[in-house]
Amino acid sequence: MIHVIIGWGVNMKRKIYFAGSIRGGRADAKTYHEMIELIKETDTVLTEHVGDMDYSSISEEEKDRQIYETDTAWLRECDLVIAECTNPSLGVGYELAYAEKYSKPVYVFWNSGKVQLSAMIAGDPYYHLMPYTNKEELFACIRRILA
Ligand code: 6K6
Repeated sequence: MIHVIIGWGVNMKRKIYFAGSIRGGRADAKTYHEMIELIKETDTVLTEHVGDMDYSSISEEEKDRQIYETDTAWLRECDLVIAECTNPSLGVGYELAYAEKYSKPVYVFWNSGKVQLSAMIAGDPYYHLMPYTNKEELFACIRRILA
């Protein structure tokens, strides 16, 4: 019985909601993809499509209402939110507020050498603010959060 409990605990993966700009612009899609690949080394990413580098236009089949219902359900279900906010996005801003409403831990990353984070995110003490200036720093921060 002890084996079963320990085994289950060890194999249990956290569910991470990764947020990154889609209609806000895909300039940082490669960074999202790399962050998601790193997170997947230890955890499950519910929103892998955000890092799909081939995705450039809006999917015809998937209706906006369906996207909203799926994503908000994942936000309620997830253990942790990691958002990359260098490229401003209305959808990501909404997701951050939604995650706060449901008391999910939220880590907000942005390249502070490139842009200033919105005051509405930077000024909200709820969020864990994670500025970075290069990829090594970014990956080291993610590893530390997930350790
Ligand atoms: C298919 C493949 C990639 O995207 C699609 C269809 N669109 C979306 N699918 C799933 N989630 C989406 C989609 N569009 C926006 N989102 C959610 O909003 C994501 O979780 C992102 O974190 C965020 C991006 O918002 P916008 O305002 O930049 O689009």
